[in-house]
Amino acid sequence: MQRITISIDDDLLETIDRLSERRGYTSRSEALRDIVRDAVVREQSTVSGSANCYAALSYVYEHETRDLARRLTSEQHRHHDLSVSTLHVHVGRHDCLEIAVLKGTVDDVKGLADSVTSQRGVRYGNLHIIPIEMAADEDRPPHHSHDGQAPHE
Ligand code: NI
Repeated sequence: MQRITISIDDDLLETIDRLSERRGYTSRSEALRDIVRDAVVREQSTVSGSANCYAALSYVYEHETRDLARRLTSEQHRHHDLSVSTLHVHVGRHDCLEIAVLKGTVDDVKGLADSVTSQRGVRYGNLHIIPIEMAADEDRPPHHSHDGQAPHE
């Protein structure tokens, strides 16, 4: 590990310290390393469109908007090869929150995300791409445990 010195505005440093405290980081360095890792992941995913990834697509929509629920569902059926699972939460009287786990190439996943989040009545659309190297389980034994939790496939 190397030690570097950086210059940073007072305001920005204050923001980082607040974020660091809120998220429970033990040091500024640890907080900054995670911020940089996030940026690197975003950067990589803009570069290699043909790379495989998992992704979490989240968005809020008004289920009463004409035909929207049906259109969103049919959009995911049209790309069923990318769709791993979808969580649906009724957020209030009008709004639904959905989180779709996707798996495929970065380009395909982004294409589906764009077609969903650009629909009228869809808000807070966000796509989090996870490069497959980090999520790959090929080298792991079929049964592994998560720190004392019950083993699973
Ligand atoms: Ni709902």
